[in-house]
Amino acid sequence: MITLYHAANTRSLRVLWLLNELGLEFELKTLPFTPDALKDPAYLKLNPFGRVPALVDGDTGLFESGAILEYLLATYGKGRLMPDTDSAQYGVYLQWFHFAEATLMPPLSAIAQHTVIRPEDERIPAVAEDGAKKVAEMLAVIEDTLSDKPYLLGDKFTAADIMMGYSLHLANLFGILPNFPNLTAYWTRLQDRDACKAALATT
Ligand SMILES: N[C@@H](CCC(=O)N[C@@H](CS)C(=O)NCC(=O)O)C(=O)O
Repeated sequence: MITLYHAANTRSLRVLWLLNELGLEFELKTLPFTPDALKDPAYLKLNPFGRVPALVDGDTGLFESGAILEYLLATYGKGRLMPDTDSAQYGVYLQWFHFAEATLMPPLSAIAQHTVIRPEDERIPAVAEDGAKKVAEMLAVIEDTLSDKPYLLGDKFTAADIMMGYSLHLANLFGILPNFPNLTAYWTRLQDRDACKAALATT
């Protein structure tokens, strides 16, 4: 049995969305997004960094949203939602898959930390502003990439779009996405998928 540890509007949305896309059965454990829940000793055994997501599948337990997506695709995907590893598109797939977390999320997290998450007296507005500037610069490049195709890899929706979709969800919550028409249309296209809709509706 697969168990996903999730908190609303966090990176665990990516895992929930993929589980829905693959039609897998799973148990969902929704945690409040609070230090009490995430730093609870029982949860720290699953993710010693006290973050979501974490996933348990039989004897396998792992954290990191991208790693969990790669694990689920390799174990249950049967080649779905990714290009063949020997195809010309595989490298570009990996590039966008990892860009969404490794490069785009740090400035988005800076905005989140310094506008919402940290106590007000610990927030530094300049850090949030710098994050917003960096996000806008990065989104301008992806806006261009999506000028002639519906998904990052072309006509085919892949797990790279799931990784990117969550990052754009945050950019939208922070009011940055509407400045980019291709990205706004792309995010609307992604939200039209039943699996994404169901994940977003899960709190
Ligand atoms: N790179 C990790 C980041 C995990 C992460 O930072 N998750 C956030 C929620 S989106 C979290 O749990 N933060 C709690 C905290 O920092 O205390 C991943 O992709 O899973």
